[in-house]
Amino acid sequence: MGDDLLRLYPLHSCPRAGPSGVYNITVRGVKTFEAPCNSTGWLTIQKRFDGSEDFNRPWEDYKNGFGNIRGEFFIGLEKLHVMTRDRKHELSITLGKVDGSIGFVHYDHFEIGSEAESYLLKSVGNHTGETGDSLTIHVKSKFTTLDRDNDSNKNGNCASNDWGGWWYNNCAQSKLNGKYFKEGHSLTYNNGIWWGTWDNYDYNQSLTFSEMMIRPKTVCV
Ligand SMILES: [Ca+2]
Repeated sequence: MGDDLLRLYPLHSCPRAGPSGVYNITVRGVKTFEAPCNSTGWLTIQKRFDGSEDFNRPWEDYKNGFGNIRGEFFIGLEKLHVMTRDRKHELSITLGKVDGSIGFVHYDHFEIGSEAESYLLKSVGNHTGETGDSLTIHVKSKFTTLDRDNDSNKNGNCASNDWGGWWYNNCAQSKLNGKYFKEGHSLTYNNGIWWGTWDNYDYNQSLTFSEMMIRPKTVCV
């Protein structure tokens, strides 16, 4: 596709053949937004690596997105909803520990419900990856933030105590929006960044890197 066509037709997803960089993405139902794309069509929706951004935030922030898309950020639930509603998407997650080890997780059908459905985690599809599956258990859970309790924990709100917004049930096997600990372990509460199956369910550990990426399963021409 030539430059003229790129200008005529807005980009609905990251280009499959790069180059990597920040692109303007236009999807029906939300304002055109910037997003980081890698060279093979993956769009980053969440990134943690230095603790510079506060992820302990209210509903409106998780709905609209927050942070610096060139740094740490969350893209926003409304964008995730419209992107995954209009086209079938896969999800890829890269995780890192303080000892430098890196893990990869892949799901073949990631879909988020509407705000009326409290941005329910509708589907993740089939899992592959050596870090284990810590997200399927959250399927059918609504999104919970510190100011909106949609979890199944009857004694409180799972997103309180710096746990960050997530698709909590009672409460979590994974939560990649938890508080950032450079040392790789949480100090007082079990409030860090988790992927339980990769941490041997030791919830005092805290991951020091997380990147969630999505890509349409079919190529639009
Ligand atoms: Ca609750």
